[in-house]
This record gives sequence, C-alpha cells and structure tokens, in this order.
Amino acid sequence: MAEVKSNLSKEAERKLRSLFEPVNLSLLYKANVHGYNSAEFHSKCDRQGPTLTVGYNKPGFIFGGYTSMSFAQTGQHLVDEKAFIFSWNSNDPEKQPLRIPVANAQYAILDNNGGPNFGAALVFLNNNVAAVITNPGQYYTFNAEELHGGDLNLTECEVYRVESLGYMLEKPWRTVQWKAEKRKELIDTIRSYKPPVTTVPQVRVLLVGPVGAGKSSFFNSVNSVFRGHVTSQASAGSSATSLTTKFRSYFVKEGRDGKPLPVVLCDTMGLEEVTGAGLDVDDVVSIINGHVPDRYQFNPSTAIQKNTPGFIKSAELKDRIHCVAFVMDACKVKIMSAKLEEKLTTIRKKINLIGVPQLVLLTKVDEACELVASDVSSVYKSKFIEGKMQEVGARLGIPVCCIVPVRNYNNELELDCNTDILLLSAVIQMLRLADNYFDDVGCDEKYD
Ligand SMILES: Nc1nc2c(ncn2[C@@H]2O[C@H](COP(=O)(O)OP(=O)(O)OP(=O)(O)O)[C@@H](O)[C@H]2O)c(=O)[nH]1
Ligand SMILES: [Mg+2]
Repeated sequence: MAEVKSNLSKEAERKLRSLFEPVNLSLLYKANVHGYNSAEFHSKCDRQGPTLTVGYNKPGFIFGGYTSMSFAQTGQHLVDEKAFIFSWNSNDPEKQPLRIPVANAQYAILDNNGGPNFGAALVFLNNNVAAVITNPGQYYTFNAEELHGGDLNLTECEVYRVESLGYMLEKPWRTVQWKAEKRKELIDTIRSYKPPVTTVPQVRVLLVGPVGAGKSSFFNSVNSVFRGHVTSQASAGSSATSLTTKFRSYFVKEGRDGKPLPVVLCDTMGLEEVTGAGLDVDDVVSIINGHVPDRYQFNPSTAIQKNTPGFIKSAELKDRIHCVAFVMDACKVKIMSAKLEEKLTTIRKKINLIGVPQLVLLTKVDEACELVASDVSSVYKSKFIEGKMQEVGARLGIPVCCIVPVRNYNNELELDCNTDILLLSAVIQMLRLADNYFDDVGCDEKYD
C-alpha cells in the first residue's frame, strides 16, 4: 500500500498530542482510503496497542476517543482507566481540546467486531457507514452538541497508533560535537576523501527504501550543505506512489560551479509492498552491478534486461555501487508491513551475496520526536529515537552501529549547523563503509 496521508493539520495534531504526555501519532487506518468498514479497521488496527480514533465532520469538529488497550475483537468490555473521549473545534483553534475521561473504567471499550466503540457512548463505523452514534450516559458523561456540534456524519475517520516518546537521557549515547568547527571538519574530510582504488574516482552510494522515506530529500539535503543554501534538485514530495521513477546518479558539487565531490548519491524509485509495484528487487541487483544507466526509467512490472536499451554490459568497479543506504522513515518503522519487511530482507540477502556494505539512514527524526524537532542536537538523548534505531535494526537485521539518524531539509530556506552535522556524519559513515568494500575487493575488477 502506498503512502496514506493524515488529515490532521499541524495545529490539529499539536492540539491532539497535548491531550497526552509527549507522544508520536502514527496513522494506521483512514476510512476514505481503506473504506468505512469495520473489518478493514480491525485488519489495520487490532493488536496495535494504544490508539486514538479521530472523526471529522463538516462543521469542523475533530472528535473521537483514546484507549490504552489493544483492539482484538474479544466480544468483551475492556477495562481501561486511561480511556477518554475528546473533541476540538478547528474553527476555534485557540481553545484547548475537550477531554472527557471514562466515568466507569469497567466498560471503557466494547471490543467487538464492529468499529471503535467507547462504552456505547461514542461508536464509529456502526453498520459500516460514515457516521457516529453518540449516547452520553453513565460510562462517559458529556454534552453531545459540544462533542460534534450536532452533526453525526463524518467526512473522514482515522485511527492512530499512540506511542509514548519516553524520556530524554541526561547524557547522549553517541557523542557528537555540535559546533561549527565540527561541521567544517566533516566538510573537509568529505572534500579531501579519495577512494583507495585508483580506477575509482568517486564512491557510489545507492539509496533504497520505501516510497516517501526521504531518499531524494537526502540527496537534496547533502547537496544543500555543499551549495551553502537549501536546494531541491531532485523532486521530492508526497505522492501515493513513488515520486521518483527514474534512476539518477547525482553528483554533489561544492558551490554552483564547484568541482564534484568524491561521492555520488544514486536515487531510486520507492519500494512498495506488493509485487509488480515500485522498485523491482532485480533492478537493485543490476544497479549494484553497475548495469543501469543514469536516467533509466524504472518499469515496476519488469526488471532491466541485458537487451534493454542503455544496459551497461561491461560495468567496471567505478560503475558499481560501493555502499548501500536503506532509507527508512522513523515514523513508519513500527507500522511497516510484514510484506515490505520481506521485500527488504530479500534485497538485503542479495546485497550480502554481492558483498556490498550496508547502512540505514533513519530519516524524519524531527517528525518522529517533537523533542528532536525543537533541538536536532538532542537526537542521541531521545529514548524514542534510540528505540526506533533498535527496532529498525532488528527488522532489517542491521546492527545499530550501522544506523545513522538524519533530518532532511524539507520546508526551510536556510541551513542549520546541527542538521548539517547529522547529514555530513551520515556521508562520512558511507565513505567508511565504502573503504571496507574497497579493502575487500582490492584491485580485482573482474565482475559479471
Ligand atoms: N520532517 C521531515 N520531512 C522529511 C524528511 N525527509 C523527507 N521528508 C519529507 O518527506 C516527503 C517524501 O520525501 P522524498 O525525498 O520525496 O522521499 P522519497 O524516498 O524520495 O520518495 P519516492 O521517490 O516517492 O519513493 C517529502 O515531503 C519530504 O519533504 C525529514 O527528515 N524530515
Ligand atoms: Mg524520491
């Protein structure tokens, strides 16, 4: 399934998060995409831990309920002292959301095979229609008019997984010098890097990962650091399927007319969970072996063949990929589907056979943790980000020492020193891994 976008505006999300301790909200289910259908809701939301159900109506009310329990279609009432229902009127943005705690925790949630059901007081997806039933009573006490303004019809219904952001460590678990001198030192190291094999002028790093993970943005961000201002040469943005459809080998240049740096970032189409959609696993192998030309138009239904126009038959070491970066969105790690994980594992196995070193770029650390959003230098103090790094490592079978968090530039115009340091550190890590690769292959250039 391609990327599904949340309906919440930044302001609405901030307001809803204010109902909790610091949390992250990950979208699991969206009725206008997955259908107003309780079976669909259960297939996406059962056994996901705490969730927030959010309904939207025409008058601008955003309302719903929270449960700290998992939906599991037990047919029983779930006891949940932490459950509450809420409402926020987007026409009155200054006002804090209304929070109605459960009055009788024994009946907080009716966990049947219907939609989210808050003690029969607020019921979603009843009869699979785009409307709610409200029934203020002994389990939740509220004024229905205040909750939804009198309009029971929904324009959208979403369910989010609610994950606690945990706490901030006093000491970071990786030490980084967040100083302008460090930034300069990293830039100098990259600028003066030379691959140890004379026939290879530049290290080629392949960026692979799910649709919308931030592959193109990573190139744009690194390029921005060396250009001295934020640029966006590669198209980046949100789209249901991959925005990038061509293979691109991007040179990073220092300044406008500067000479290319010794690293080339190779951008690919996003991976999708279904077969025949997004980047083809066999295309990854061909790219790594240096057979795919720049600007090759990916075809999700067939991988590149020897007789495809442009196919590079006699690829040399300089044409091959010397390091692979799996680009993974920190906000999506938890909800990554088993099918996508399987595809990534298949790719990993194939790359292992070829013997190319790999790392993970964990992107969107700002979106995943608001504490990091307000201060990028706290990235190694955030328990939440540490947890995400461990989790993505476990799911992809990559040790945490090969995982680097990054925050790509996405809507700002000016560079930020700490953001640059994270981006540059990621590039340094790629160069180190490429060095290992060159050590392994030596000067032997005989490849298939
Ligand atoms: N907040 C934030 N947004 C990011 C970050 N990285 C990427 N984005 C945003 O995420 C969206 C997708 O980014 P892209 O760079 O287009 O992702 P991609 O992996 O190239 O996607 P496809 O080419 O479609 O597979 C864009 O709207 C970016 O602005 C990040 O680190 N933080
Ligand atoms: Mg892209």
